[in-house]
Amino acid sequence: MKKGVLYLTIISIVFILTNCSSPQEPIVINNAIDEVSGWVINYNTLSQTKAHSGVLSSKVDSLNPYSIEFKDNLKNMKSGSISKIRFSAWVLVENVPVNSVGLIGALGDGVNDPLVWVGIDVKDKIQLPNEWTRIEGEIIVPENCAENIKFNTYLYSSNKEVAYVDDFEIIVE
Ligand SMILES: [Ca+2]
Repeated sequence: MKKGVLYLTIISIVFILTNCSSPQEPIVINNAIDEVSGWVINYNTLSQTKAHSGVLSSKVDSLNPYSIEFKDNLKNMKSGSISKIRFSAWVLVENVPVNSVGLIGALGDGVNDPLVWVGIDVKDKIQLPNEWTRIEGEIIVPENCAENIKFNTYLYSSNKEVAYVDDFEIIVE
């Protein structure tokens, strides 16, 4: 686990479990940064400078290349089989072009990480500075994926560029 990263356990419920109505319903998990339950929070990234919702976002820069992060076992995200995980977040950059910021989604077992890794390059999606843009990606979950496999998603800045992220959403299908 990265230095300075803590697990918050119970503050409020952000898991919206809809599978009571139908086993085929997708599970939606979202985070507006202002509600941090169940997420891996690097408090050094929390910022009031920019926000897509509420007053907080998570800022990546040279000191903190990783934003807040969602990380949980697949079995905790949805009962039954999972075929696909769609992940998204709203991202803002102060300068363009931005060459080294990506929204990451990955599957891993803690030993051979990552088993699946998807990085959505922000530079292909954001042409204007200081405007929030929704970045999205998806992971196809391999069949018979073990229940102890974890999914995680976060924003990553690999070369000291500043970016803000807010309003993550994860849809488990
Ligand atoms: Ca927010």
